[in-house]
Amino acid sequence: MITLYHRPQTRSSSIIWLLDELEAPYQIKLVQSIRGPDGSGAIDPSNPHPHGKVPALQDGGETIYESGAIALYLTDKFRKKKLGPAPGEPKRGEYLSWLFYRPGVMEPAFMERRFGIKHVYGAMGWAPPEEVEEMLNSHLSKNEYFLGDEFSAVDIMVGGGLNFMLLFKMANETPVLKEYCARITARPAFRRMMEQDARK
Ligand SMILES: N[C@@H](CCC(=O)N[C@@H](CS)C(=O)NCC(=O)O)C(=O)O
Repeated sequence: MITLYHRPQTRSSSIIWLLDELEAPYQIKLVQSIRGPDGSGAIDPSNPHPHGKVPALQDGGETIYESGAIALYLTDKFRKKKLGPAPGEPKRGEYLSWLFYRPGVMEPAFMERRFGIKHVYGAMGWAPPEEVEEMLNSHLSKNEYFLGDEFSAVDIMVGGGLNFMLLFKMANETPVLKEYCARITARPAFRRMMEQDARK
């Protein structure tokens, strides 16, 4: 049985949404505490994540952390709903690119805006928020979902993150992004995750 270490209204909520969409069996272990943005608070010693963060996932003898890695692990393992292309299938490369894009490019760009962090662009690795916004708007103006016509785990991991960043004014709302987020958040599994998180 898969165990998800979860704290409501955090990045682990996306994994609940994904597990539901995949119709995968799992159990939740609620992590009692995580540190806040200012470093205050404590790490729950029962959380197997090496930094005491969420999400963390355990399956058999394996502990998986980093949201993108967890999403890839799950979509490779649970193939009934085909929420991510398998190795050798079309769009596998695009799929991997987007899963890495969220933590590697999109999050740093929009966090920079929210928290006034000054990243170093170009050769140092990061991209400016305006450039990221332009890229996302351009892509989603031509595609219903990140991978084209079909909903995939990218819409949970990148789309769900984008939805959060629009709500918290880290990204600028445009008609394209607003319509896209309305499309993905209308899904029953998203609604169930939100209701479940609100109860805990
Ligand atoms: N890059 C990680 C980030 C995980 C992360 O920072 N999670 C936050 C909650 S959204 C957390 O647990 N923070 C508490 C801490 O850092 O102690 C991922 O995508 O999984």
